[in-house]
Amino acid sequence: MALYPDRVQSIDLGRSFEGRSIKGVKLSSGTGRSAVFVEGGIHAREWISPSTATFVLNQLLTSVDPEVQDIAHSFDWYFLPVVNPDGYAFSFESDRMWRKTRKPNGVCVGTDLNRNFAFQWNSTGSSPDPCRYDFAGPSATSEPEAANVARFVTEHQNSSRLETYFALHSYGQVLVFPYGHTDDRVHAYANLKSIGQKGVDAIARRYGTEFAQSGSSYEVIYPSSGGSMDWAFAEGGLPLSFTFELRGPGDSEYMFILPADQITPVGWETLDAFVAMLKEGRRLGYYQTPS
Ligand code: 0X9
Ligand code: ZN
Repeated sequence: MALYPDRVQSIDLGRSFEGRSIKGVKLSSGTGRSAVFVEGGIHAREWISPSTATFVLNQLLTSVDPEVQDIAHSFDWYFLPVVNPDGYAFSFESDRMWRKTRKPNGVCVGTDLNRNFAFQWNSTGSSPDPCRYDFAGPSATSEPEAANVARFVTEHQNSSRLETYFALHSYGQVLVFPYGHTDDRVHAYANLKSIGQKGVDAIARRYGTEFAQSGSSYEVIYPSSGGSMDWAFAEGGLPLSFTFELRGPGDSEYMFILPADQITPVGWETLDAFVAMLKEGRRLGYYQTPS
């Protein structure tokens, strides 16, 4: 912020249940740009997500690679590295495997924020049981964290031309797009698939990390509903919406506890994916970029 006062601005989406600020960073090099939204830390235990979001942000500010500079300057960027700060803190202090928020519901605590968004809420692959890891919440957008993200996206939709949503999760090494609740294909399936595949290919080129072929969340992961990616696409009006399940592989021995020496490599390969995906999105005519 202090180093890049002309390009970087701190944003505050509002508070979590326990009163923490949900903070972000806006990066902008001028007016008239399409915007990219990078969501991290919606699931507390997926620590590689916030670190990757901040790694990419740092690269956009400091890299001398012309392709990275190009995406840094031709888009507005909104980074929200820790959407679930209460859960994130809890995963450090009390339970490394915590996933949900920290608002109690009867005897059990927490809602799965990635089941709480108001699109196909609680329809499939989510639970009405507050004691389950995938509890959808007592109602759609019941959680202040989801409400803050939804409000922010809605408020910025017209003024900022939000067009691309990247949600960062782990693990499994897949890159998916809507929908999660059905195998019906979205209208622009072919474009999303092609953009996703460019991301997968770019990730493989850097260190050989193998992601599955890109496809819808329902096809590639499992049925789920009420996720931010699907909400951003269907209700938020962002035509390009993706979820990354970062390292490790589906049969990873480490699961959510990725060894620290992989933090930086995951940052690099994810940055490569963003470059390749935005390039393909541009080729397909999605973006307004300054000439
Ligand atoms: O189950 C989830 O929320 C995600 N997998 S995770 O292991 N990180 O929990 C997949 C969510 C896919 N997103 C949408 N369908 N919106
Ligand atoms: Zn997750």
